[in-house]
Amino acid sequence: MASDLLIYNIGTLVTSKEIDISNKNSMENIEILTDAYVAIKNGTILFLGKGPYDKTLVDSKTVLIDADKALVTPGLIDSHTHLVHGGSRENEMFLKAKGATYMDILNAGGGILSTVKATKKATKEELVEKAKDSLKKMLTFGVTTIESKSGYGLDLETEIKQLEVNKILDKEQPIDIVSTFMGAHAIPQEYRGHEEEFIKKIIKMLPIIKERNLAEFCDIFCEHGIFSIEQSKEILKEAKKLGFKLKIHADEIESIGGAELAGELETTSSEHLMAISEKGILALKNSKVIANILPGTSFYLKKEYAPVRKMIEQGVQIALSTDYNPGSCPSENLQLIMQIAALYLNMSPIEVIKAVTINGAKSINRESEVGSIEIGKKADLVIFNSKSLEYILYHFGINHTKMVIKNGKIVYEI
Ligand code: IZC
Ligand code: ZN
Repeated sequence: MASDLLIYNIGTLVTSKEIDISNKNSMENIEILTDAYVAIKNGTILFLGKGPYDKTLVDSKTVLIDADKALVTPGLIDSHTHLVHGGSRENEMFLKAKGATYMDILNAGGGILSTVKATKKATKEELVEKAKDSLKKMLTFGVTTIESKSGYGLDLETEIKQLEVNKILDKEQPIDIVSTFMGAHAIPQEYRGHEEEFIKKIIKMLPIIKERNLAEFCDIFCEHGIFSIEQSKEILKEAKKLGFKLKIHADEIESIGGAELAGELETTSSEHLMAISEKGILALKNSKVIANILPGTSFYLKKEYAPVRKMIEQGVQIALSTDYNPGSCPSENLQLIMQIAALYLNMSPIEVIKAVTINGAKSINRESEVGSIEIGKKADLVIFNSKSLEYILYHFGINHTKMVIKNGKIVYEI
């Protein structure tokens, strides 16, 4: 059968298809082909192989792309973002330089709470325009699927506004958006001292969000001084009952048992984990929870990095994401995050690419559709301006993308 589009002369094709390897490192068990081609039909992968392509895959209508020995990977997946928000927080950067911490700023009514104010004030149209601009940047870095959380409303109306922006953007531009409800992102100042009332309020929001089909996942900021283990458990259990899949911001600043709770509740992913305990690592190891690591946040907050090597040694599966948000990681650049991961988490090139492809997909429950180049999956691919995976991690701070293909269409080219 003839294809609509065929990429040939690929130097290195990382398919990210998981394969059996004798090597015990299950973060390196992905297929990498040299001298390869990929054929695309009706937006999905029709065929792929090594060497010269079969002539029956081409007819007079097929668009042929000579990759010129370049590196080709699946479209990258940014599986943790706070995409939709009003305003920005550059003032905090300079408060931090004078010694204030992320939590000091939040406790003084800034941080997340200042973004909540700006997001409440913004119209839906303004939020769409701002987030669309970020999505355009993400696409240039090779990102074809993202997760996007609410959590800058903390009231029903604004949370719904954020989630509706996700829905609008999912239709209006090429990147696929998976929605997460994160009403439990901070305690509003007016609820301080009677936090239980706020928990009740969040629990009442859950069925409404579910009924309107606005989010697939429910997430919470489980952290000392934000939501305790007990409060997180209460909200997440209720969400699970209603059919939400779960995520948890765990052990970002202090180790309070968030990863252990992730294991207990069988969340799809557990986020951050910079301060994860040995018991927390064991909990992830003994479950299928993906450890979604956000090293851009460690970098930007000048904090410790998650103990990723230890986790990998224990068999934990790692995803890497930007955590794009206006406070702790104001950058849409997933390639920079991959470079930080290679440098500071000591991840190998194969581990890094697995973490932003098939494992990114697993952490948003999309592994049957995206995250690897396999027959029948969405034709989401990136052609890089590089012949090797090592090079795009080494030459840091720049964009290595040459072309992005989403659902079989060229959506970005330089
Ligand atoms: O706006 O500060 N960590 N939530 C939890 C964030 C960072 C986003 C923010
Ligand atoms: Zn986050």
